[in-house]
Amino acid sequence: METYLQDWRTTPAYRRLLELASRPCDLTAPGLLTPERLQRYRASGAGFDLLYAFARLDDQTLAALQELADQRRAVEQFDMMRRGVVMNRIVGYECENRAVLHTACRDIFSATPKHPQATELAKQQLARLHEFTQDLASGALLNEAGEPFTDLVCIGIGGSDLGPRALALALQPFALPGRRVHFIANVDPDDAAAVLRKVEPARTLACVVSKSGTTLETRTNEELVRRFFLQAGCDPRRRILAVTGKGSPMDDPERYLRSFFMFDFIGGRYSATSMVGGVPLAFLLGYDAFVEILRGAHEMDEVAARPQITDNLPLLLALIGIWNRNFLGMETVAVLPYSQALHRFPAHLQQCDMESNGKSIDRLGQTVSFQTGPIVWGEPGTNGQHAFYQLLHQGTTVVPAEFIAFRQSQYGEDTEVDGTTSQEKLLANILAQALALATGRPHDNPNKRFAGNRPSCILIADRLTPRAMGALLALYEAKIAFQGFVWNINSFDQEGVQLGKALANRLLDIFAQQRRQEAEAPPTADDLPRHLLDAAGLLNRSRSR
Ligand code: G6Q
Repeated sequence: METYLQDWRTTPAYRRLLELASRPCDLTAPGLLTPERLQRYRASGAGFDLLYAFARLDDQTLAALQELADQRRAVEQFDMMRRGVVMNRIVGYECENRAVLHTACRDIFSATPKHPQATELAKQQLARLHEFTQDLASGALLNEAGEPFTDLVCIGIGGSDLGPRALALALQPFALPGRRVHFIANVDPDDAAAVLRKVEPARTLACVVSKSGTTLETRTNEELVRRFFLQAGCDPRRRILAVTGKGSPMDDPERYLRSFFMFDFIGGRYSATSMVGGVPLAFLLGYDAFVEILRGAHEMDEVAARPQITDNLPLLLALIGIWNRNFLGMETVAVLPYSQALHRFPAHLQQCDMESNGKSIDRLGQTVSFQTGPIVWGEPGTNGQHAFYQLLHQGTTVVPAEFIAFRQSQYGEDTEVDGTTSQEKLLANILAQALALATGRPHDNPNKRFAGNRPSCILIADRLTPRAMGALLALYEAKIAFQGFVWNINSFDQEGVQLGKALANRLLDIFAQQRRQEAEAPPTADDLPRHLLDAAGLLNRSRSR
C-alpha cells in the first residue's frame, strides 16, 4: 500500500505534535508578540503575506508540522493531483474514481503543463469563451432589436453557483460599463422572481450551469426563465447559454445559444476557474480579467508546490488548521474578510471546505477516529465585531480566526475622518482583534476579563484585483486538499448530499402523484401519504384544497 494511504497517526511527526500540544505557545506571555515575531512568522507568495505570529506555535511546532507535511508526502500528493493521478477514490469500494484537475484550467501559462491533455481541453473552452466575449463586444451577438445584451442571469446551485457568485460580487469595481450578472440558485420561487424583476428580458442573456445536467433546482429554474423569456416575446434559444458536462442531458446544442463544457475531472466546488466561473466572470469583467483570475490562481498553485512549509502559504495554513483542530481541539474556523467585497467568499469556503473534508471514513473506507474538517463560517469585518465577536473573545468555544485583508481599497475612494482614513480604520481593527484575541486581558472584574490564547492568522495582499482574487481562491482550494491529504480522506467526493436528494425526490413523486389522483378523484379518509404530508404541514393548502 502507498505510504500516503496509511493512518497519519502512525507518523513520528504526529506523536511529536501530540507531545508539543501539552504545552502550546502561550500567546498571553508578556513580551511574546514582538515586532521580531511578527516579521519571523510571515510567509509570502503570489502577492499574499500570511502572518501567523498570532497562532499558538513556535519554532518547535513549525519543525514538527514540516515533518508531518513531509511524512504525509503532502506536496508530492498535490503534485500527483496536478498530474492527473486518480485522487478522488476510496480504495476497494465503488466511488467516483476520478482524477482531480481543476488546476489544469489555469496551467495555461506554463510551457510544460502538468497534465497537457486536460489543459488542452481547458484552452479549447477558453477559446470559445474568448469568441463569445468578442462577439458581445463587436456587436456580432445582439438581440432581435439590434441592441447589446447588458445582463446575464446565471442559474445553478452549489458548486455551480457559490464560487462564481462570490467572485463576481468581489470584483464589481472591475465590471465592464453597463454589464451586470445575477444569480438564481434556490428552488424557492421567490429567488427567481426577485432576480427577474430586476432585468429587462430583451437585453438579458441567461446561463444554465449544471455539470450533471440533472439537478432539480436548476432544471426547474431553467424552465422558469424560459417561460419568462417566452412571456416577454423573446426567443429562449437566442438567449440561454449552457455550461455542462460533456454528454450530460444538458449537452444539447440545439437547445442553447452557445454551450460550454466542463469535465469529469473538475469537481463542482472546485469549478470556479473552469467555464462555470468563466462565462459569468468574462461577461461581467471581460475576457482579459478572467485570464487574470486564472493567472493569480496559477501563481498560487505554484506556491503550493514549494517544499518548505514556511514558503508554502496554502500548506502552512492547512497545517496550522490541523494543529488547531486535531491537537488543540478546536471545532470550527471563522473566515473573517476585512473587505466588504468578499462578503460571499465565506459561503463559498463553507461549501468548498465542509463538502470536501466533512468525512468520517479514510481513503481505504475505514471509519476514522480523529476529527476531520472543522465547521467553517464567517462574515466580513468590521461588521462582525458588532455582532458575534463577543463569543470569539469571551465565549466558552475557542474559535480560530482567519482574517483576510488588503492594504488598499478597491475603488480608491476614501476620506479622512478623525485623522485617519477608512482603510486605515479597517486595518487597525484587524490588528486590534488579532492582538486582543491572542493576549487577552486579566482583570479583577470577571466580566471584563479576556482569557486570551485565541489564535488567528492574517492573510494580506495589496488590493483585491482579479489576479489577487484568483490567488486567494486557489490558496483555499489547495489548503483544503492539503488537509485531506494529511488526514488521508477523500476531499473530492460528496456522497453525504445524496440521501437527502433521493428522499426529496421520493416526496416530490408523492406530491405529483397526488395532484394527478386529486384531478381524477378527491382524496378519501384512508389516503395515507396525503395524511402524512398534511400532518407535516407540507402541503400548499391553497392548491391542494
Ligand atoms: C459540488 C457538489 C454540488 C454540485 C451541485 C450542482 O462539488 O457536487 O454542490 O455542484 O449539486 O450540481 P450540478 O452542477 O450537477 O447541477
